[in-house]
Amino acid sequence: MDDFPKPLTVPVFAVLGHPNEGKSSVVSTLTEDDQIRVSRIPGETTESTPYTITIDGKDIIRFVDTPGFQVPKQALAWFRKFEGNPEHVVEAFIEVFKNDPFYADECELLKPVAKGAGIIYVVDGSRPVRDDDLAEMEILRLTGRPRMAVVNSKTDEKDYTTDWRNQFRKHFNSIRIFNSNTANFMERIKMLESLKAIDQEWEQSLSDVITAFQKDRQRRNDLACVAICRAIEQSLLFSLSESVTAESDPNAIKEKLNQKYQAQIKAFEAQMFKKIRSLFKHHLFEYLLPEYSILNHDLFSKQTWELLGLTTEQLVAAGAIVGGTVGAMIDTAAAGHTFGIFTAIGGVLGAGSALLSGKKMAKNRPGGIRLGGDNLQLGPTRNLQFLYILMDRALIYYSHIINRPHGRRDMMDGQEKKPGPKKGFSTEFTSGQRTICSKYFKTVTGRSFIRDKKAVSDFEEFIKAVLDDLSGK
Ligand SMILES: Nc1nc2c(ncn2[C@@H]2O[C@H](COP(=O)(O)OP(=O)(O)OP(=O)(O)O)[C@@H](O)[C@H]2O)c(=O)[nH]1
Ligand SMILES: [Mg+2]
Repeated sequence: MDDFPKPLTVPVFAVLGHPNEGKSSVVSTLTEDDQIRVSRIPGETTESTPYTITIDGKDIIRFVDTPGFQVPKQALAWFRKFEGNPEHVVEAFIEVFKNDPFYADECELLKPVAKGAGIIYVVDGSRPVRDDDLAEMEILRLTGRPRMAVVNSKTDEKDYTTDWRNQFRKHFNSIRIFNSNTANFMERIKMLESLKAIDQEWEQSLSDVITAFQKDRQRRNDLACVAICRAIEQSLLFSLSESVTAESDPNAIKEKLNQKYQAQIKAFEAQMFKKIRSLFKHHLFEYLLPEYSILNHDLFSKQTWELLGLTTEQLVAAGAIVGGTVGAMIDTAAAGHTFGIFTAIGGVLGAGSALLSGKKMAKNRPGGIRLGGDNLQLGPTRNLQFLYILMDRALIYYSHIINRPHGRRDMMDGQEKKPGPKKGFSTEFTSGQRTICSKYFKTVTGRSFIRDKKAVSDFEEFIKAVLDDLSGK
């Protein structure tokens, strides 16, 4: 426990309290560290351990997790009788009792305080105030250190917050409700704001910490935005093709392409989710979205497939025949290029339709392009709805990840028990926002070689604004 220097170079706060009140959970949430041990069994934390928040390689603030008070009444009796310089009461206590097993936990938890740390006293507001708590509060008052009390209610069944507040007023410079299992980014910021109030000396450095937190959040959002836009673009542009002969079984090829297409879209998404998860430092928690069932239909079901496929107009324009089943799209390729004349397959291919022969198609081609054999092609998507599905899934994932405090340790099976949002975010988009999306869609999936840079940057800005909005709440 000698690893933070004196005088303190960054603000340091020791998180103190009764065993099992949620001290480690509070530290875990404040520091976004899900590796801190939290347990239902009291006495989990036995040593005072500092956890430092580092931004851009610089230490900016430190919270020290500590064991709970074991014998507060006896310790208080000594504090009350102490006749030396009150400024050194904590050092004196440790000096007297450092080898006494009876006071081992008290010495350990007071060590960071002796070294100049401020105090965050954590209580469970869902249980009543007891004598031991009053003794703990009195000890903390006698330390003379800047101190804040935090109510971290473990259940909603009972609420003794008012009783706690009444006691806190006598002993603490600041009081805050902070729930380690629900607190989001804004609540962490508010917690830091409250800490400013307990000691003027730390006001400036805590303001700097808040600015660093906000900048860091912005940076993470920017990187999350890049990951989301990249996955979306990859998914929109993705296509697969396979050459087809008169002997081929179109249904088998269709099925094969379909499987590959799904797997790749899922892979793009999985990569993006992984990036978001690591940006927000989650090692334990993983939010699992149902497989493409958002908006009540399976992305790869026949119904969605139709949605993703061609419009009647496009089919007509391509001079195609709509088969009985909607499936893969067919293109005729030359030298690896595809030209976007699609049709849906029915019995067409099997019959070796002249419509799809290279010769016939050549007539419809822009001049000079030689055609090879028939190809069955799947993607790129032609349906704007696909973009909204991808956006919704990315935003739902992002909002679950950012709203999950690191101190929360239940439901580790990965799937949230409570249902997710009924509808996606996209249903709430304004018509202006939809225009941004559709312009982006057109430019990304369009065949033009000139990319509308503004349409792309408008879309990226829009995603960024949505992320900022979601994380600012
Ligand atoms: N539901 C809920 N459970 C919480 C909350 N805070 C803590 N817990 C649970 O309470 C138990 C104790 O939490 P810890 O953070 O380990 O408590 P502690 O004060 O560090 O305990 P010791 O290290 O044993 O002194 C764990 O099972 C936590 O998951 C909360 O806000 N809500
Ligand atoms: Mg603990």
